[in-house]
Amino acid sequence: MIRIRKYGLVLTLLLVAVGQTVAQPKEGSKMLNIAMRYLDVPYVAHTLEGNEPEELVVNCDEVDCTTLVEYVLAESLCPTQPNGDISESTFGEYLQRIRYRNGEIRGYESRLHYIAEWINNGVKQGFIEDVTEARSPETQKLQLSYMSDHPQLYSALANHPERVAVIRQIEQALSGYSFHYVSKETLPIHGFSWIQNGDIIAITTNIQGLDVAHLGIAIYVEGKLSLLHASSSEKKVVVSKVALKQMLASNSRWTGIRVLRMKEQTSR
Ligand code: 2YP
Repeated sequence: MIRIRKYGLVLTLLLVAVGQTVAQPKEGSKMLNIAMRYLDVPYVAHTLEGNEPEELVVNCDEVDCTTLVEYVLAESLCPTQPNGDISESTFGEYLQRIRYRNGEIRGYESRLHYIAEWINNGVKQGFIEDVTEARSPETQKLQLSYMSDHPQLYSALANHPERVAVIRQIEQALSGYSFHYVSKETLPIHGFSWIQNGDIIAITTNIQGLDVAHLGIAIYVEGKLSLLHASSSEKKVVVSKVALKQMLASNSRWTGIRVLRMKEQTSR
């Protein structure tokens, strides 16, 4: 059952400000064009929590780093109708496939909580590709335990302790696998030719038991690879004022990035 809470599309003038001319999105970065519409949308954490029984929540007016990327990806995957609209039901179908294991909502544990599994699911379903796997030789091994180590941080676990064992099984099934990434030391301030406007950027972390600590969308600003993201410090969706390399350098818990790209869907 889809509960459409709010479907606000914030129309935002293209970000052109003195000294911050946004690189014109390359043709085809539909992701970036859609993401730009979310600029200034408030950052609100936990919009998917308190959702018992688990059902599909759509709230495009209050986003965190992950739900922003999910809403932008779901909309980008939808075919655009001649009048520019997209079908709400198609949006909901894609969002469900993005957010839930194999696209099936079977309780809280079926939500793809760890980005490593969120990526695996998207690759398996054919709507994203792992560009880092193809382009970067650097790898890290998954050791996931954050949610089962800190159940008190998740209301759905604090209120239902029996769920922790299921989450732990999911963590253990994913752990041990390696994934490709670009370390912060390797990433140039001007990015790479193979990182494009509109790509999904997952920021990897050295936080014990966690693989990724933040998500955003790649955008080149004056030739520097930057990030369009829902910022918990700025409390809204912004384009980073500094390059992604400088963001990574300023946070000792951040180790590098994974780069994912939306795959055009052959219209069914
Ligand atoms: C995810 O956290 C949650 C999902 O349960 C939730 O915390 C985990 C392991 N997963 O459904 C989803 C949407 O709210 O958020 C994200 C979180 O980033 C926050 C949202 C942010 O920076 O705005 C994803 O996991 C993306 O990076 C990590 C980060 N979680 C932690 O740092 C614990």
